[in-house]
Amino acid sequence: MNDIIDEVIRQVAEAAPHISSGLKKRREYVGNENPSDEKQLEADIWANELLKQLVTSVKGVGEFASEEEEQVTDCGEGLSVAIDPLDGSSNIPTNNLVGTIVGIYDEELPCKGKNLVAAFYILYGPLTTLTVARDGEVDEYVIEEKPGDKIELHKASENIRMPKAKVYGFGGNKNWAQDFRDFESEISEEYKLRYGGAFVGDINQTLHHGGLFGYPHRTDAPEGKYRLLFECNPIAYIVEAAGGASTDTEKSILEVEADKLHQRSPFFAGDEKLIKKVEKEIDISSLDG
Ligand code: FBP
Repeated sequence: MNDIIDEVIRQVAEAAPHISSGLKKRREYVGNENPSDEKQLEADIWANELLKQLVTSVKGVGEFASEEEEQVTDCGEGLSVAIDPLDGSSNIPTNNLVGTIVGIYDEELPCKGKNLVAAFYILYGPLTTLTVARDGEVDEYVIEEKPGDKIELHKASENIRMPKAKVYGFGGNKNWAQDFRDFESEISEEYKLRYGGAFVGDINQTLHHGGLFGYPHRTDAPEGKYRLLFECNPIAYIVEAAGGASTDTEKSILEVEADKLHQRSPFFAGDEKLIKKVEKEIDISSLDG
């Protein structure tokens, strides 16, 4: 199994410099919507096709699923790979952070996050980095492009442990429920706000500075925004492996039952004490009726 995980990571990491440099030519919306009814940029479709081709060619990958595709692609026997090819793609036109999120499950999709055996993300920022969680450890690498479509990985942080909480950020503020507004107001008195509008960028700050990041349920979207299999599970797996915690307001994200491929979930991850506070103070049933 380790060989398969290594190969999936290698394929995606090798494509990262190409994806990063290819974004500038693909910044227009194409008039399509993805299965979550979000507008697609040319870059979303292009990155999905590229990564699909690379990941499905790995021997030992049995299923491939993407936030950009309706159905799971069956490619044989083996592990299941779920990807968000370009997370935060609405940041592309304004030249802000974007990323790629990958979860590797040893179960057929859809399934719980508990079935993840590795997860990683690429962050296309001033540097292109790879952050990988496997075997209970999180490591970060800078990806350096070399001639001939080659890359070198330089370890930047080994065995990342989330430091004492310092920053926070929550998405969806136009439609928060009142109990969440009260919660945010209290949190804002103690912690510094950092919100960039790309899940990978925001969670990367949380991992390095410590704190809490979330995209809660909204009055107009009781399930929140993030997709469980493509976004919530891999990121929760990484944060938990770095000594943090995650919740959907009641239980660890990794314990949420997955009934549908594109299922959404309220999401919080970060400092363990702050996650307990979310679970104590936020009542998702406040949106019922
Ligand atoms: P996709 O771009 O993959 O659909 O991801 C959703 C996302 O862009 C996250 O990366 C980001 O955290 C969030 O939506 C931003 O939402 P909002 O526009 O409500 O702040």
